[in-house]
Amino acid sequence: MEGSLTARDRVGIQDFVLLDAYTSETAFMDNLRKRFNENLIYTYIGTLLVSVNPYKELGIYTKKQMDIYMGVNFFELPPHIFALADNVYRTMISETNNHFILISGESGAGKTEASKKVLQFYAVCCPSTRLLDNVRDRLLLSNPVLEAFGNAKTLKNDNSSRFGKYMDIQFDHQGAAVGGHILSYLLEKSRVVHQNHGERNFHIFYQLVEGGEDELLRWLGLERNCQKYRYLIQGECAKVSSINDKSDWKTVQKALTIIEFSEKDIEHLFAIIASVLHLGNVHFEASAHGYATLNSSAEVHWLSKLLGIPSNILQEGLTHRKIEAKAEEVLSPFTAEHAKYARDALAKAIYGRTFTWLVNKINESLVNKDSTRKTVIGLLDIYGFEVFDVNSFEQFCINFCNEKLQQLFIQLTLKSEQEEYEMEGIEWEPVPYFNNKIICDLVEEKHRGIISILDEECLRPGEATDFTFLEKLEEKMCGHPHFVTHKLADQKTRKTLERGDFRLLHYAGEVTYSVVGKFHLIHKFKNCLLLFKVMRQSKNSIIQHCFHTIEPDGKKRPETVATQFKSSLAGLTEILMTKDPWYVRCLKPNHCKQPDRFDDVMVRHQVKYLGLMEHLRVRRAGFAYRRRYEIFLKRFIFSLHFTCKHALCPDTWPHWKGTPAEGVQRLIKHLGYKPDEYKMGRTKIFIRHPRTLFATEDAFEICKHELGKAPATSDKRR
Ligand code: AD9
Ligand code: MG
Repeated sequence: MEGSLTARDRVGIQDFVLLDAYTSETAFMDNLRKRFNENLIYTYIGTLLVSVNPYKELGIYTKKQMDIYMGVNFFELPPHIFALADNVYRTMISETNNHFILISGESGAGKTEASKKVLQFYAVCCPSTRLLDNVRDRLLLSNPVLEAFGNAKTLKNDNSSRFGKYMDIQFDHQGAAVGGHILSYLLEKSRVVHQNHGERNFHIFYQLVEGGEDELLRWLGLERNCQKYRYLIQGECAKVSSINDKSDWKTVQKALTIIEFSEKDIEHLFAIIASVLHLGNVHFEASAHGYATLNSSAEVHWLSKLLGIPSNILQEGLTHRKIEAKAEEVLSPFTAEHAKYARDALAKAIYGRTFTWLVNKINESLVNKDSTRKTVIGLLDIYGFEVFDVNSFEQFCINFCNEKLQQLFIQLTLKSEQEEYEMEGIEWEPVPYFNNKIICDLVEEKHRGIISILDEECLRPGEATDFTFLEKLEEKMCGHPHFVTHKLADQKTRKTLERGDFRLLHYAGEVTYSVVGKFHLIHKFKNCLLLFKVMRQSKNSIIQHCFHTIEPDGKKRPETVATQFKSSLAGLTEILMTKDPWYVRCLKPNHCKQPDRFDDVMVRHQVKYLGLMEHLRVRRAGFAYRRRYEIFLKRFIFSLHFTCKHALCPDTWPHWKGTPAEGVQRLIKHLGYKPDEYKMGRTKIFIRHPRTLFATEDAFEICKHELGKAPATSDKRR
């Protein structure tokens, strides 16, 4: 009707590739905003899914919705996370290969929610047996447990992931989920002892205090009042309106039982959580000689009971350090300040090691006992890029991790895709893009990067300080286009810098890092050795397990946390490189966590740094699907060899004697591919639109169907 809005005007276009003005950022933004205003939070760029956090329940994740998306071709229904999950799954089944879904976006953009939706989709939609129901339940329930122990309220997100998570879901040849494995990355342990204003400690502490049964709290020596615990109140926001600690406690309890934690494990686990709270309340005063004196008999009593360590040994450990004099070990008293440091270091170590134990325990319960060949879908949900008023070592690691994932995205899409066209001899107008490798190198390059300099300084005990580290950075990085020192701050970003800070111009924006007291440069590691040794005497089985390894003797410094993190990210990249990638790019619509607010400037910034326009250009000009000739031929001809008298193309049936490329040429001619729908490369066929491939798939199904076989696309699902 003339004058009225067409559906397209109102709800926009569901695939940016089909946007007429596809090179215009304004058109991109208009489309995204239109859809967001209509509660359509998903849009495709080809097979990449863009998602905008609605900050409200949309009712689009029901079982009914799952049924709608199950086994349906990707572009036939409105974009949805279920469509992506389904497409990955069916590709895995038909090609028997491994995949991963990389979910990225800044803190609060919706990564964790998206990864949970994918897992739920597989749990509901994959075929199952009574035996496998167990695996399915455990896979699902690992989430609330890990979130309770690894997520916390931050200023950016009320349920912010404070650890990185990569989860493999393993499927058997019939497509049933038969097991899983979780890798966790660098938990933000410093949160255990310190939270910035407006932030909380990890959820589990509040869940226990708010939700724990009276009898349990009595046994743990805890009061039902978060305000009593120093480690819970530094952010001054123990209560959060969007979080129900009481009901979350119940969920976690139930989940622990289903994941088959024994009663003893659960008892010991909560004894540890309570111990951390008691430890936080341990108070030291300085004696007339300046030494630490303990003024916390009640706390020591509970620690002794819950950890199963005699209280005199605990007291000694909390107030002394071990020094070696000749061949003997001698105890030397702490100053009050050193004692506080050692107490907090112990709390962090206990929590961090218990978290690792928890992940291992969950993995044990997810082990696939059947050793037959399986394929996997990996789900990567890692802490998003974040900038606070004060950014410390933790933000440095988190943002470096995001740089690495952006680099992987660039390598796998923008870079390799364009290189592939060139290699295959396909005519191609290069699409320029910003490659953030320069920032990754700035951080991680051997001998020259920030992490190397940090390591070097950490290895110079006695001499190194936060300021010598900063001086070295200035000396070595000066002039780097992405590094700013206080000396150059005005020229580069027009904003001044404190002397104790440095600034990095990340791909996603600039971040000022505070080094002084925030980069863990000055290790007082030796001070904690006695306390760690005391822990080995614990009767608590988890603590025993976590501290049983021989601690480094303090002479040989262990690998620094930054180097460990760098290596673990390199390991993750290796894992991902062996699998086929799929992407979900999550966008955050506003800073206030509010529904129906689309902040143009903020979203535009994310669209820019996530490289969505470049991705769109490459997609639009490029080809959605490519396969080596022999694989393409095998899929559509030879797989019918033994079962079908009909072939898609009688010419190539039953045995093709020519080259695979000629075979493919003949096949697509028979199918009526138009010249602009495909290109023949040196070793591969490139198909421009998925719909062309779907039409071929459909023709293939009809062939099979004529033999009385059910269509393969959906027959394996139940
Ligand atoms: V962080 O990097 O871990 O700090 P995420 O993981 O990107 O971050 P998260 O998935 O936790 O963000 O989403 C933040 C909040 O937004 C959730 O707690 C929900 O309240 C809200 N959210 C996110 N996605 C959706 C959605 N698809 N539907 C409704 C959503 N609400
Ligand atoms: Mg998250």
